[in-house]
Amino acid sequence: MKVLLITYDNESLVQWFPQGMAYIAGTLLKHNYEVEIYEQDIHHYPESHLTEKLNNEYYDVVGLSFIGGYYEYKKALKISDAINQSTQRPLYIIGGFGPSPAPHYFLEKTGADVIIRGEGENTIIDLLEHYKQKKSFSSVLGIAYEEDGKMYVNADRPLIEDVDSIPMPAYHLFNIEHYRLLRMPNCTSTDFIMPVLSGRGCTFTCNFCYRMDKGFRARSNEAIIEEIKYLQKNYGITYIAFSDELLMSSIGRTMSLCEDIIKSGIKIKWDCNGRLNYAKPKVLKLMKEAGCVFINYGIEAFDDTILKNMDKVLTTKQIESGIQATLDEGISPGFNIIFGNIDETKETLMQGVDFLLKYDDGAQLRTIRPVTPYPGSPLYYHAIKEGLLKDVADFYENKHTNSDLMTCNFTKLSDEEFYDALHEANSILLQNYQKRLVEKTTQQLDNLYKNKDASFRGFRQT
Ligand code: B12
Ligand code: SF4
Repeated sequence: MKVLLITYDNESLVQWFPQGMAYIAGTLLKHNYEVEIYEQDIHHYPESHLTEKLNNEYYDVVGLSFIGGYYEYKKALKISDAINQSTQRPLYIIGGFGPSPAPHYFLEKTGADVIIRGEGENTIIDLLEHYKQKKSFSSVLGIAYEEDGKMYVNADRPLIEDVDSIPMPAYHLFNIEHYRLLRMPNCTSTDFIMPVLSGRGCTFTCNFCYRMDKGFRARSNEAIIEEIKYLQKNYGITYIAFSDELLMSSIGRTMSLCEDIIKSGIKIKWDCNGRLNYAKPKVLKLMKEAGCVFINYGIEAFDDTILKNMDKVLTTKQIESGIQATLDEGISPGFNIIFGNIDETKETLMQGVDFLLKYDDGAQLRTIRPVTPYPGSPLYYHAIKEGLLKDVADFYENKHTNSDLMTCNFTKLSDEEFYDALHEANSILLQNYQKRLVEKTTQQLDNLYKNKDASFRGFRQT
């Protein structure tokens, strides 16, 4: 059976490696399916190119993955049109954070035959076995599908308990020379970067976040280190971007992974997402020793009431001491702040700005975006209850038009006051970033001419 997996064009110079699709491809190959990747992301093909390809070459199955952003939604509809118009239309399957929480809506909107809801490896194999044998999909767990004009949403599939048993992403099917050009904070021009997952899931329930699968399942240290070695050996990777939410799922786990990376003797730079309640000096020291150069923290707001409203399970005290400890250890912290959660005011926004300015080390351009109540998240259901949103269609078609514009107003401000506050906050942050850039280049200039710095390689934009 021949399967075509589409990696959609995000109109970026360098695309994020499509990890979900690579995992699905790895599992399909293990079960002897023939897999091809349609790299729209790298080649920027127009959708008509896909229709032509499907008209000219036969595939049994075509798969698309997308998350719930405003751009991804529109792109998924265009790609679906291209597939549906093809003369030899294969079985069309979609998956990911976008379609999973709203199966009825997405079956109808995209015309897909099946939605894989949640973790996809076991589901796709079960589904394709049923398809091969021309059996009904009614007993396939973890899917929604359409049959004889009716839609069905089957029960959830239990999660894969032993995440180490999941086959490695099928890296060899992808153009890693392109993906490794991804740039992350504190990398050099010669670093080659790839994302790796250290585990799956998250145990927290922040109100703006939609989680497809419950709980957290860590990969073993051995499996993670083996994958890093594989990427170093085969693709010259020098920097790993741990892309899951909870590498720092506990002090014990973080320290044990770092100890094993150090013991293994591998020399690799890496970054990860972090939890500030675990950002303690002894943990950070070991992280640095193991190669960590950047930790991306979800701060979200610098006000205890707002943090409580969003169920962040974090206090401003923890945030401040965690960031200070990270800086003290010489690791760059990433500060993610969003604006507009329940009951926010201009004052709470400005507290976030002051905090950013106080601790910014110039590693990244930081701006503040409005919170988005993605379908499936607790904030989405709050918006429905409060009459701020009607349904999924209202979210995608009317309200969520851009990630930098407000989807719903959960604050005590009028819409105009909301945008005025964001305008003021972001202009302060942008000016601060520009100021730091000027300072940095002026320092280079001084060093070049005053100290005759022979290592200088020219003024560069990046
Ligand atoms: C890495 C990451 C990114 C990367 C790459 C995104 C990408 N396009 O892949 C970057 C930094 C670019 C990014 C950006 C954004 N992200 Co992001 N990101 C993540 C993160 C941390 C990990 C994603 C990941 O790789 N997961 C691991 C893989 C293995 O899982 P997966 O892709 O879901 O695939 C599995 C299943 O879903 C299923 N599956 C999926 N698709 C398909 C298709 C088929 C055919 C089959 C069979 C199965 C299948 O099988 C796979 C294996 O089990 C998640 C949170 C998280 N911890 O998962 C957020 C997350 C996906 N991002 C999110 C958002 C909102 C965004 C942005 C829209 C934010 C913004 N406002 O700009 C942007 C969009 C940019 C873009 N164009 O993609 C949300 C999505 C919410 C939603 N309802 O969709 C998430 C869930 C975070 C959150 N909880 O709020 N993101
Ligand atoms: S925002 Fe991060 S910590 Fe909060 S629930 Fe989502 S993944 Fe977990």
